[in-house]
Amino acid sequence: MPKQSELDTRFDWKKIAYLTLVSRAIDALEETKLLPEKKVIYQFSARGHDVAQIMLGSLLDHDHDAAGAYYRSRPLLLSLGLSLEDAIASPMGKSGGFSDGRDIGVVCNLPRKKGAAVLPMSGDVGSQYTPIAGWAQSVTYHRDVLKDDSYKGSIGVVLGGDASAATNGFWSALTIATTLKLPMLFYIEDNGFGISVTSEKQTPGCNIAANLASFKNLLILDGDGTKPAEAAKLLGQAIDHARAGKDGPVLLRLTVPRLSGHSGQDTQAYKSKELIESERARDPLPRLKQYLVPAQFSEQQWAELEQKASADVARALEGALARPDPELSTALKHTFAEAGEPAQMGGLVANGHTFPKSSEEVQSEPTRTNMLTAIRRTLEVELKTNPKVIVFGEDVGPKGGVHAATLGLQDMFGAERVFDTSLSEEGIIGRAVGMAISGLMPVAEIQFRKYADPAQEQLNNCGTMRWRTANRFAAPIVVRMPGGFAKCGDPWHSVSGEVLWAHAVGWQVCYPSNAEDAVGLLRAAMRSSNPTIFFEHRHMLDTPWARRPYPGDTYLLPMGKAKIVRPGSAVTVVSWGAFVERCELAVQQSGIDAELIDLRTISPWDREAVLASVKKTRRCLIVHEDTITAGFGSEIAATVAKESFFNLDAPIERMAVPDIPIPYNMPLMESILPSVEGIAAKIAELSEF
Ligand SMILES: Cc1ncc(C[n+]2csc(CCOP(=O)(O)OP(=O)(O)O)c2C)c(N)n1
Repeated sequence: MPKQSELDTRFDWKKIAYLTLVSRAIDALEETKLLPEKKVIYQFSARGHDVAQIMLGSLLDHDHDAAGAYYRSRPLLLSLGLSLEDAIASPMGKSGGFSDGRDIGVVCNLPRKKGAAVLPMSGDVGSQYTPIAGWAQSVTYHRDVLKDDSYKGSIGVVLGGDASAATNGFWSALTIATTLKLPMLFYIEDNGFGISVTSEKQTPGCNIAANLASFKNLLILDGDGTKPAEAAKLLGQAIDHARAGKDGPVLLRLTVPRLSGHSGQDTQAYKSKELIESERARDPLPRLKQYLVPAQFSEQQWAELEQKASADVARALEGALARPDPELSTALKHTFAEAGEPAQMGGLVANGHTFPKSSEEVQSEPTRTNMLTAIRRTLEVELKTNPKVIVFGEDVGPKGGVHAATLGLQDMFGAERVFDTSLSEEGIIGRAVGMAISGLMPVAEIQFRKYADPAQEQLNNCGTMRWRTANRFAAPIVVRMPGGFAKCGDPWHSVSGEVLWAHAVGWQVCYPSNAEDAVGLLRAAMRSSNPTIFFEHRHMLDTPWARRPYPGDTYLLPMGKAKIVRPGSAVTVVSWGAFVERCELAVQQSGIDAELIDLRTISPWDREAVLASVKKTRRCLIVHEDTITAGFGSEIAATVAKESFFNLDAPIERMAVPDIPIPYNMPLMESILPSVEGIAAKIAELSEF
């Protein structure tokens, strides 16, 4: 039992005790009342994790601190100022709060421009790590490159359970943070279980801190999260080291008991009685009381705190119960940015950034430039005019990218703004997400389209972020990815598969066919409030057909506006990317007066242009490189079939790659790609139908 003079004075113990009692009261309310009454469906108790989490939260007091967290992190949010009513109403799916009834209430967020923010959590275990690495890198960028002193000492903190330390995200973030020596804290709450799986399966010997002992640039701290004095010392040490910002991140592992089932439905039948008893014996709340009474409070004062906590929770419950359900008519809002409604956090616009003038007017140079140079020049102009732009990916630094799209940019703008990353696509995209939330414009390169596969979790969560958080957060990033066939094909470098992001929620998808459009669309993407996939077709990067006069440093195209490449009256041909060239040649070869539409973007796509054309031609052919089944052509065909049924004089036709990967052997590859001759024949067939 410590004396008052022995208590760690860095902490506001009264607040910590009160918030722990509040957290316990909410957990009890949910477990004993709201869950049985089915007012809450997803319930995750934080009992056992709570005391140390609240202590951690009370140290996050810098202007630009941010935390990444998970479903058991509500105590941390309470310590950062989450209102009790929001904390109770959100798991009930009520309106308002952190998602307006859209997300399970334990998956929280806390937007804040000043003071510690909590980045939007996700259901996917492990996905919280790399966005916080991005946040921490952004802290150093604001501090060292933008010379903003308010970022000095700020840190990124990420919370995860012991099982989460086995995920890709954990390892990716650890590599980023240690190689770059980022001001970051990995806070591992080790309760020995991932649902029912013991930590023996997550890391050999069950202790991730011990296993990381030889990791460079990483301070490792390990201790008992149920002992207030020990936890206080370790937390203080960890935060100080991270804030110093020179020696790299800290990993603090605290052991804690999980005093309830994994979730409200979990009976813990996989735990022995003895184990459950021993976990109860480690409950940090009685230990906190023992630490503080009588050193800080009398029994009477502790009892008053308990009464206050339960009265406050009861009052908040009344407020939560009185909250209406979300307005049904709002369900479709905020998939994308709505005019005049910036997210509270994330992206340039939300940070008050204004852009230089742009124009849809082409100011052509006399000579033609290839698509690759057009992309490089656009990156250069945006880097020059916007200090918040950063460009990164594998090999984009001194090498200038494996396709040379970033050649020379690191020399011009420095290694803080144009840089190589570790080989982790999850890390590239997750980091971009954290940076975008912090107010930067990250332009991430994925070396080849196929290699976006490991980043899919981050990409999906980035796209849904604005909707999930009811416009509280957004992460507008640009992801450049080359793909499609080139001199030869193969199943790895030649994947197209763009439909994936037309299907995913919240993404704009650009697929330019030529240098001029590439400039206009890339600039649009880099000034947009929505995340954008920007396809760079490998064949088009240097093919003569795609070379166009450079359209100028202010050229910007709207998303979702197709181009009528060639007007006509006999057949509508719709395409994008590399197949616009083949279609144009095919129309010429056929001698038929076909109208060729280059969609330029497939999300959003220009339905009006296609429907207006089909109304005129009464025939429609869609040509693309992605595989045919559920390719984006299916979406166009379904739309035309419904909206233009009475205008059609022929069946809608699709030409695409059969449902196989692109082959390596060239004749084999050409045999499965729609050919100019094949397209011409199909146009003729349709025109005669
Ligand atoms: C990527 C992913 N895989 C599986 C799950 C299902 N799942 C939810 S929680 C969990 C265990 C996580 O345990 P741990 O990280 O130790 O945290 P704890 O719940 O013990 O606090 C699992 C497997 C998930 N949400 N996400």
